[in-house]
Amino acid sequence: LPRTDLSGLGWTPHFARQLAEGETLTPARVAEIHRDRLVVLPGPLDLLAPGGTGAFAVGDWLLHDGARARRRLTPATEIARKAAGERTLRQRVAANVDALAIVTSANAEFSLPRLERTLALALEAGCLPLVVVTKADLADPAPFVAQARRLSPLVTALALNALDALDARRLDPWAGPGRTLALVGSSGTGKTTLTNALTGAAAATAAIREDDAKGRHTTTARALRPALAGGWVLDTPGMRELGLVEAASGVAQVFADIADLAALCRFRDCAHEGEPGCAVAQAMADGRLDEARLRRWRKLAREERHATGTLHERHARARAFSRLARDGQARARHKRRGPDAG
Ligand SMILES: Nc1nc2c(ncn2[C@@H]2O[C@H](COP(=O)(O)OP(=O)(O)O)[C@@H](O)[C@H]2O)c(=O)[nH]1
Ligand SMILES: [Mg+2]
Repeated sequence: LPRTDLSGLGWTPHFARQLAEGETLTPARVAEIHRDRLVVLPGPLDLLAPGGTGAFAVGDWLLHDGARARRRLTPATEIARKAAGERTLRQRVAANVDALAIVTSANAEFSLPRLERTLALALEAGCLPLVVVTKADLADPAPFVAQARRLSPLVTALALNALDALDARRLDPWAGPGRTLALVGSSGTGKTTLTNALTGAAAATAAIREDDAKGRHTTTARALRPALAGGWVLDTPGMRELGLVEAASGVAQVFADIADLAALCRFRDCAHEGEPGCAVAQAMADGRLDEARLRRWRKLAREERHATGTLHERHARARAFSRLARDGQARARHKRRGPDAG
């Protein structure tokens, strides 16, 4: 299939079902987002987004009329994070990503709490989680791969030397025709090196600056790039800070072992803090559950609940405010027309 056919771009029945009967608008996928326009495929075609480009994420499918984006289709998967800004709180980072490669290195950069957090993000998004341990040429990656695999039966973990293009292309199965692979991870772990190997781009790692000194992204930021394997690769620069929001199900999936134990506690609302009949405490006593893992679960779950609570409060306030404004307008109309006006 040529890559620019809808199927080659990742179009599936999930999107086809969202079209109205006799739909006249054209489907396209967002490859790049700029302040004032979207670049979509097939094309590339520049589109205006009357509601602003902010509602779109790279990878979104939309319907357009040749000049303007008219409707965003509900994505199959959606990666979102807690935004640093006051206004948004939940930021859509990428849409319709099939596999999310969590890129980490076989050295001191490797961090279980960070892996668990990113894994929660991937599972919440609906993406297949891969853990890619780079720099396998510099140290034995086996202990790191083993730790990543132990995190969840849902994880596929592999080690490679990103500088060896052939080795890097072991990720090809996740970037084949119609598939989208995104890479996340700390700066310096090898995301750009991998992206270059997978796309055949000139290896210009050192020359590419993801962020300028002020932490803003340069124009080379987030974009769907064609992969040699026939699909799409998405490097996600500027994802160092990965706050979770509306990700309770992702957190629960990452810590499914603890949830399973908690279901066996005598008390339904057991806080696992010394209550009698606590299955979590029993598992720790037996050495089946690591206390550090319990602590990490508590911390991540608390943080997620807090952010989600804040988001929901904000939505509720906004709804209450618009209700007040509507009532106010209705009262004003009523007054102008007089109480007896039809
Ligand atoms: N030896 C070795 N160096 C690597 C590997 N992956 C990346 N690097 C080097 O690590 C540095 C950061 O890589 P880069 O791809 O820019 O990381 P990014 O910040 O995640 O995009 C570069 O100097 C790469 O050449 C690897 O697997 N082995
Ligand atoms: Mg990079």
